[in-house]
Amino acid sequence: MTALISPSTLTDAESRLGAVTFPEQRPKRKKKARLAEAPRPATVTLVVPALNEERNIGWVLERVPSCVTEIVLVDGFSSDRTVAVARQTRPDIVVTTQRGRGKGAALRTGFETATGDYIVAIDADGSMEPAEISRYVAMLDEGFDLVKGSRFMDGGGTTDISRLRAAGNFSLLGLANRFYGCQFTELCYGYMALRRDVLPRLQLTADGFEIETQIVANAVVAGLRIAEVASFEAPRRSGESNLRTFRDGSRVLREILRARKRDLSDPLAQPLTSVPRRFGRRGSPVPEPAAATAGSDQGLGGQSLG
Ligand SMILES: Nc1nc2c(ncn2[C@@H]2O[C@H](COP(=O)(O)OP(=O)(O)OP(=O)(O)O)[C@@H](O)[C@H]2O)c(=O)[nH]1
Ligand SMILES: [Mg+2]
Repeated sequence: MTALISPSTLTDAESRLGAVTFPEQRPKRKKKARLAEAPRPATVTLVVPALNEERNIGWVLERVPSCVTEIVLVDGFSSDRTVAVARQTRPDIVVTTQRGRGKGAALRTGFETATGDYIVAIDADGSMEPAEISRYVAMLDEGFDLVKGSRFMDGGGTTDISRLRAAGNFSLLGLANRFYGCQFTELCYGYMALRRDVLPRLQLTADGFEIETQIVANAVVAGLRIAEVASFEAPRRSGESNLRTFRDGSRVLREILRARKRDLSDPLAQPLTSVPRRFGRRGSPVPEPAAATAGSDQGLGGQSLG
């Protein structure tokens, strides 16, 4: 006959002898409640706009870290084997064709298709290191709404920018910082991440490369919590750039001038009086992210802005 013994009355030796024990009585409801409280890791969608990137897309997709739970390739009517190579490399990839023309239209299509809690945008040309994705995700976990890569902050860099583009970039950055009262170190860079639930507040409409500026400017105007993380940009692995410096530079300039006039304030936001401003426009206080401390920002190579 086997005795039923409460585990709390067993010595170490008795428990090793194989006495049958019964678990301490715990109400079922409490156990369920504990499970429900356990934090679920955020799901992450990687959005990859691609136009004739058959020689680069495989390199990118092979390096996507495991924190990414969904990949959306937004094809820009490629005339090469971009889609075939993507499917071959990642059979689980979601492929969609953009509505409209241009990188901005492609990103907006990708954002609509994404189902993850977080969205990370990365180029398909192999100029951005997919391993950096975890930096962006960590900063979103910290409580930021938008995390933008920066080639020009400590720890970042680029071997891909011409003098002309660098000069244009810094002029536009300086203008944007003055216009929006920010201290960004980067403006025109496509590696960035955001919470999917802030998308409606961004009201994105841009079709071309100015989408990156529109995301940042609208995020500032909407009072979102923004951080930068260091990023390194290499030259595209193969093929030609789709960016035209003067055409796209002037579209970025127009976007900087326009966005400030938009009304993107959240009608549901409570007025805050006691929380110091850390992000966003001068004079528009926004809540501090729960876990965004200076210490953790530094550990991740990140920087909050305000
Ligand atoms: N779907 C789609 N993707 C695009 C379009 N234009 C550019 N892209 C993609 O957007 C990313 C960035 O474009 P690039 O041509 O590399 O522009 P860039 O990085 O400024 O130029 P480089 O420095 O020469 O690489 C790449 O993944 C392109 O394939 C487009 O119209 N549609
Ligand atoms: Mg590129």
